Amino acid sequence: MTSRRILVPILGDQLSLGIASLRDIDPAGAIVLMMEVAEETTYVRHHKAKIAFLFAAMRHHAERLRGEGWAVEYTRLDDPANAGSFTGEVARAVERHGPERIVVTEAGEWRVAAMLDSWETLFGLPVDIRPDDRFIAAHAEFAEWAKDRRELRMEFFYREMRRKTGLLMDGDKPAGGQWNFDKDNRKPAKRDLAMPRPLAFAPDAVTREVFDLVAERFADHPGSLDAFDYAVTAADAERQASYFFKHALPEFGAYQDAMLSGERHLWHSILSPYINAGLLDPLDLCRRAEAEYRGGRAPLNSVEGYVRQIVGWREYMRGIYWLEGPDYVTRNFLNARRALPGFYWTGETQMHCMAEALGQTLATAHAHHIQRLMVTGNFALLIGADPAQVHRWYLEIYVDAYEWVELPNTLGMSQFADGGLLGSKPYISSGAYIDRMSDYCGSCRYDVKQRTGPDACPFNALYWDFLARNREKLGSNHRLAMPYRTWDKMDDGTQGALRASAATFLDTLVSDY
Ligand code: FAD
Ligand code: DLZ
Ligand code: SF4
Repeated sequence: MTSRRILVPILGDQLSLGIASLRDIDPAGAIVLMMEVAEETTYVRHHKAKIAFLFAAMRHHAERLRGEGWAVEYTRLDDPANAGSFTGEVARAVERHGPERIVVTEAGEWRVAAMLDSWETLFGLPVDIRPDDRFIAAHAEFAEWAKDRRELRMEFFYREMRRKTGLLMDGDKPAGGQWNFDKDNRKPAKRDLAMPRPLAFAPDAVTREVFDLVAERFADHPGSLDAFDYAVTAADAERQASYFFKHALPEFGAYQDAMLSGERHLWHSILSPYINAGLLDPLDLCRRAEAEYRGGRAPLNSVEGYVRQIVGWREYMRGIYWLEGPDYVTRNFLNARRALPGFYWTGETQMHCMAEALGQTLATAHAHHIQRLMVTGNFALLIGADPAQVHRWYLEIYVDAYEWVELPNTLGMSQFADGGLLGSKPYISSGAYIDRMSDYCGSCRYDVKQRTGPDACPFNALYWDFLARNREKLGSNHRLAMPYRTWDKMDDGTQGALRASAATFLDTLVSDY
């Protein structure tokens, strides 16, 4: 037993010095508990780099907290006494220290929230579960906004967040007289030698030790550690943020949806792993982006686009996740049942766009938004993949994936499995969209201009097959009226050939993973 009366568990995505559970606590009377636990590493088969990133960041954060005067107890995964779960590790700490109470910041997902809720009864101690105020909208605030609305559209929620934070506001008006400048964005990119190259961080001794652990314990998990170059400290994450503001933000808006072979980053920030784990503060990043605009160093379309991704999409996704409850994950509006093809875990496919997005994902645990949405997500939706399985894949494969943000993005935005709660139409496209936004098709074994036959781009027939197959559920969606009209104008022979071509391709898919 110690004189330290408060136990403060810090979870893996709570690596912020200012986290609510440490606020107003006297370090002299508290034990901070951080835990690498088997249950969290295996509830899905996380990409090796995701586990390595989080463990290295956790170990560095523990040192940082110690430097700030906190007494930190840190359980490593390979500690023989490790109980293997958050609850088991907290039980051991309660046994060791006999605290008077537990203070913890709320968990980021339903599964872990249920664990925290059980502690009071289990340990017979008061458990103070504090709201995670690194987010701008509290749960109740989002629920209040959503109440009585027929449609939950991000754009309107986003405006509320702009008003609340004052970001890009001139009095009560949006800067530049418009809320959204996307009409200036969505340009395809040309390869450019002056393109920004995000910083690469060489693994230090702490990270290398984690690599050894991950290589040994998670050899059967997908992905590789070979290309790992993530920041694992707040200081290095901050270096990456500064680099982004200086070199990439000005073109971020214009090229947000562009894709180029062999280019992982383009003008994206590559900051999501750090924001989601707590190494960077989202509101601070938005204020700094605004300062770039106000200082004349970045145009409004880029800065507004960046701010919208964070105070709009990111907050909105979290709001939907908590609003919809733990059974959101079971939605399957289109009754899609196909298993995801094995090449999602190997990258071995002749579709060049898929091979690029998957190859990069397996190598680095990161792909940018349009690759996730319009390449791998689009393909999964078109083939009728089971949304629960698609969700598990995204959750395991991306370094920034936590269920609160991944699930609504995958199941809602990308797979339309909630029937349009989150997006007014499915994000589907034929090969033409990918051809317009990338240079992928030029070096593909398939021909993007052909619609049927063995050499035709598979996205083309799959697109029409998807619409025809799901007509009962999607036929009345006014945003799909145009493609359905085009489909109806095709003669029977053309329709039949497209559906037969799709069927032939679907038959080739092997789900052996
Ligand atoms: P940038 O393009 O530089 O964008 C700036 C920031 O905006 C990001 O760092 C991120 O914090 C935020 N952001 C942008 N779009 C979104 C969005 N749709 N939802 C939430 N935040 C957003 N993002 C995750 O953080 N975790 C996930 O698990 C995740 N899963 C996704 C699954 C699918 C199917 C799709 C389509 C998108 C998913 N996203 C997810 C959103 C987005 O793809 C990533 O946030 C982005 O690619 C991260 O890279 P970046 O930091 O370079 O982002
Ligand atoms: C994702 C993850 C992994 C792989 N491992 C751990 C871990 O060992 N310890 C930990 O504290 N957190 C881990 N996490 C993050 C959690 O699974 C979870 O996503 C967050 O705590 C949010 O609830
Ligand atoms: Fe992808 Fe089709 Fe283009 Fe090939 S032709 S890269 S499969 S969109």
